[in-house]
Amino acid sequence: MEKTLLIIKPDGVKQNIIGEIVSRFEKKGLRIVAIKKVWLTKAQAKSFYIVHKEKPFYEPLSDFMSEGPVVPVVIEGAGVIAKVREIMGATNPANAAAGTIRKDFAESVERNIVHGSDSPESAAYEIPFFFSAAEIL
Ligand code: DAT
Ligand code: MG
Repeated sequence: MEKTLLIIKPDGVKQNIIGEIVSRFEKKGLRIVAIKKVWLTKAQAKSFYIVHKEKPFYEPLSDFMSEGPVVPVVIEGAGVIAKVREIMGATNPANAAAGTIRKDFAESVERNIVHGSDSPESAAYEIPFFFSAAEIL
C-alpha cells in the first residue's frame, strides 16, 4: 500500500491544531500508520530539505523548520501521495483551494503549516528520515 510523509510544521504545532489536521486525513479514509513529535536541529532540517539546497528560501526554510517541535506522520492509502497533497492545498496559501489545510490555517508561503511528500521517490527518502520500519504499523 502507498505511503507518504506528512509533517505538521512548527506553526501548526504552535496553533494547537495537530488533532484537527490529522482528523482531516482520517475522515478521507486514509490511515495513520506512524506519528511522533520531534524538534529538529537546523542541520537535520537542512538535511531533510537537501533537495532545495540551491533555492533562495533554503536557509530561512531550515530556520523555520527547526524553530520548534514538528509532528511527522506516515499516512497510508491508495493514491495517498496525491490525496494528501490535495487535502494540504497549494504551497502558497494565497493560491490554495477553499477547505484545504493551507487555505484554512497558513499565514504565508514561508509558514504554510504542513509538508507532504511529492512523489514515491520523495516518500522513500522522507519516511525513513523519521521512522524505523518497526515504528510503522
Ligand atoms: P511544497 O511544500 O508544497 O512541496 P516546495 O517543495 O516547492 O513546496 O517547497 C518546500 C517549502 O519551501 C514550502 O512548503 C515552503 C518553502 N517555499 C517554497 N517556495 C517558496 C518561496 N517562493 N518563498 C519562500 N518559501 C518557499
Ligand atoms: Mg515539496
